Amino acid sequence: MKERVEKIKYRKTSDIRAADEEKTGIDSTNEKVSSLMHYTELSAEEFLTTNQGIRVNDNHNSLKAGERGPTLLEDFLFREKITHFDHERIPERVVHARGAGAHGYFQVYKSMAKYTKAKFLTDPTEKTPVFVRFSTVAGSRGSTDLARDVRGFAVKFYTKEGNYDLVANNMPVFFIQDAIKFPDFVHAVKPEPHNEIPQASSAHDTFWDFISLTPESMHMVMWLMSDRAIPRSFRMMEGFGVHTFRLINEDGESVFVKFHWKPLLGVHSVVWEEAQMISGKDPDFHRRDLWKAIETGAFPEWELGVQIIPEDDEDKYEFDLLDPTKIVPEELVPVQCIGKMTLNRNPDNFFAETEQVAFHPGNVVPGIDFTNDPLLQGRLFSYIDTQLTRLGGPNFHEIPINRPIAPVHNNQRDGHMRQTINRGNTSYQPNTIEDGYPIQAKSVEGGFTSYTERIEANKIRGRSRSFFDHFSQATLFYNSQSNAEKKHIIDAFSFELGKVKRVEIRQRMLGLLNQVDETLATNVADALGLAVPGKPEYPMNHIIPADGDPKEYQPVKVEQSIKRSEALSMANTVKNTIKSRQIAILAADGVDGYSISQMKSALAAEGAKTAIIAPTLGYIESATGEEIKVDMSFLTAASVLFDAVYVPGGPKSSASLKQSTYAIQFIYEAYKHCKAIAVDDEGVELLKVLYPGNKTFSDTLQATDLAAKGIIMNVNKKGVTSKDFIKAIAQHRFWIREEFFAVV
Ligand code: HDD
Repeated sequence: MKERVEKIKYRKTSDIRAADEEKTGIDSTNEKVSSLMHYTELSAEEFLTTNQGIRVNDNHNSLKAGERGPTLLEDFLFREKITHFDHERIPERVVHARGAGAHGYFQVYKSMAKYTKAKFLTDPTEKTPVFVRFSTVAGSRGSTDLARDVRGFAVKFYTKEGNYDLVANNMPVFFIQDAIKFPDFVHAVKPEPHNEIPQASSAHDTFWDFISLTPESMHMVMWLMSDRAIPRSFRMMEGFGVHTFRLINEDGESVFVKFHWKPLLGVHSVVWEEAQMISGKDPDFHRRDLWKAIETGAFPEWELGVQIIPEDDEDKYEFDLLDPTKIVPEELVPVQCIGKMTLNRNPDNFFAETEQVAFHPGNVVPGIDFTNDPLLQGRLFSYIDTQLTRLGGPNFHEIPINRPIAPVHNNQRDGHMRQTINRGNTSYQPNTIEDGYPIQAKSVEGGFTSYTERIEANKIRGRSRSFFDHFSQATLFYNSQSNAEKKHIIDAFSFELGKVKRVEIRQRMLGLLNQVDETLATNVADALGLAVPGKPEYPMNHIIPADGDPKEYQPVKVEQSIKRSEALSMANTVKNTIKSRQIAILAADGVDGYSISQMKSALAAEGAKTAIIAPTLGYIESATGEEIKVDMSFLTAASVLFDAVYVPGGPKSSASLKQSTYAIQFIYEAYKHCKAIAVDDEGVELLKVLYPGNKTFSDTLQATDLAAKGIIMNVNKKGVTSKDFIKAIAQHRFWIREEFFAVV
């Protein structure tokens, strides 16, 4: 204990020394100086102090005139503490307010020097530190993680050449084509202004009113209504830079590039009903999942993928590379994985790091450059502008989490909360007084030079006709989904539009959906009790200028060369690991303890985590009398917080679980949400409870194809092993159950 305190003292003292040395420029290791600076006293800095360093004697009572008297204004301890507290909150982000962050590093596999001079992409020995912030878009800071929403995936690379921010989302396209529409889009999706309802949800009139009048959003809306919008974990989602960017090599040659993040755990989602239940059971589900994974050493990993497009191919495709509502199908340009990002450290302080981090798509390093995508161009203005208000002034780059590791020298000065103490008497260029310092860097010295792009154009307020196809890739997305995914999309539209009160908005949406796919529109129309309109209502595209001719602005549908893309369906994702998956073991007194320990070690060997869930906390006693520690009681646990469930045997345990409505609900939900279920011996009784008197179901339980439906019977017996359960968990879900098993 004494040793630990000494250690803390030593660490804290040396931190303070370093800070003081930086501030004063005095070397405190010099004995004389050290004694002058009272460092001996500072070893006692575990004392509580005010912000002025004055030691506090009583932190629990304000200064009063007499024991029962009024509090005195003189009480500077009280005033400082309360004043600071009163100002603890800063404005939340106008979008992406809810988020979670982590530290890690990025390493490129092999030099990409052929395409880019960015040093962090050319040196495979270099580990570049990163900070990543994942987020939802529409909800406030305290909203649920499991909203149906886009997820932000912002990465700050602290490269030796300065900070590079890849400010991405988990969907590869966006709602609008021009940044001037961003405030309208955000106003529409945020809670309605008169009553601030609904929180963190797009299922309301203003959102669908806007979408139904903005056909360019149709591709993105298909992604939003897919299960991609309800990820199982931040660790199991893809990231996309969305825009086409440029890479520039040492010779000044440029290629176009699309950035991708591919998670090594595969891309997985939950189901909508589950998402809604998780929001009640654990609104911090994603945040907690990321934190716990890093804490327990299951470090999340993503490969950085690039699609490289030669400059000569700019006009080769049936879509415009500058249009942010379009993907470049992987069948046309394959994704090459060029490096890996690993997140291995949780932040020390949420506010200091995750809240104060400021991303900006305009933070690029030499070797990476922009294109003229009108959404990207607008973003380049917005991010610094928003930080000025959110972080209180122009010096937010000095906050530790935003500081580059590359040195900063320039003539910018002063402003709110300036941390740097600039020396010297020049703060301008050119100067002779400081011999011209700091000097501009030549390109060969690492100076950033913009790509010399030839532009010859009229100044116009308008949009390229090559952006007018709003439906083809929405159709491509839909056609690429598995049957289960298509069904989930239909259900999501039915849910969201079902929450819309104005029938005319629903009607307009059906008109648009019909342009994407007739069966999609018909199915949603059936759920809404409406008919699909013959034609979409035109003009509805509000890119039409006030004095424009609507006929000239009709959306078009261009034949796509790719009809189906495997990469767009999560059904085709990696399903070879159960690392960090959470498995519930349902048990009560009298459980077969041997089966539990067998199963636990088999799952742990594959990197999965288990939790014993029982009627009460504390310990249960196995059939052979050993004590088994309970991790959660049924009161706090729920199937929706787990990936799979195992019910071991033991007649007494099984009988008691059958009496518990919680246990029944647990297995029912696991079953309904198509999760892997393993049962041993009497454990099967819990499954049967779901179907009282249903002989067919009991018979079905004997059927040999149960494993294909994710139900593993009698593990470790009759040739069935925990391996079968492990394989089933890795499959993530057995959607086939949605078709074959009617749920009571
Ligand atoms: Fe944005 C935040 C991603 C379009 C304006 N955006 C923000 C964040 C992400 C994105 C991940 C959260 C960063 C963090 O964790 O702190 N935004 C995107 C993507 C877009 C996009 C992938 C389209 C391809 N954004 C976009 C447009 C505008 C903005 C068109 C405005 C013209 N975005 C902002 C912002 C935010 C922001 C208002 C809010 C907080 C912040 O910047 O720092 O400036």
